[in-house]
Amino acid sequence: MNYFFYFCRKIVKYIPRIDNTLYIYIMETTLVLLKPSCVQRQLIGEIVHRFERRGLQISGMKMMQLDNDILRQHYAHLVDRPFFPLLAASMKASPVVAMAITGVEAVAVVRAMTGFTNGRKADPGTIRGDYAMSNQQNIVHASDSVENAAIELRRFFRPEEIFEYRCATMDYLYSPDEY
Ligand code: IDP
Ligand code: MG
Repeated sequence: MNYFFYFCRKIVKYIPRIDNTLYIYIMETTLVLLKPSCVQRQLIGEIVHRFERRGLQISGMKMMQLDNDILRQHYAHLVDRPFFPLLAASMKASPVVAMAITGVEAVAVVRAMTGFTNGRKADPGTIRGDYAMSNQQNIVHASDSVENAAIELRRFFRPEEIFEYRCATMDYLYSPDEY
């Protein structure tokens, strides 16, 4: 029965609750890249562990080597900046790990966990604030909006590489009216 409601909620964005207030469906999936600065420093497990410990669900995960084509799309907002060649080189320096991460308001939650772009200015407790000293070699990429998450997930994953499954801990991560 829980499954039934779960999938209904995935289809219907707003459903009235018993008390007639609006139930807002906010389960989201976001893209995270564990950058070469994470892979080379052998922090993959540690960073994945942070997302899992928070209660976020891993819906897809794979290692891939990025090339100029995908980087020019992914960093389209930065291609004209003087540091772009160095950024592209840093992103091609080794494979990255692409992750699809799911949870209620996952885009904002993951972005907050990621912290400010420049690791030197990122708050302690955030991933960049705990593991990075650089503006560029900053361990992780995380989608910055729901719209961009959808675009970026399509850029890095084929549909069949993202898995929809119900986490057994769901009822202890959230109240039933939260997802
Ligand atoms: P974000 O990763 O926090 O969303 P963006 O401004 O989208 O930050 O920049 C994308 C990536 O480009 C950053 O994570 C960082 O690796 C790199 N970057 C951004 N600004 C600079 C800069 O001024 N110098 C060097 N690298 C930068
Ligand atoms: Mg960005």
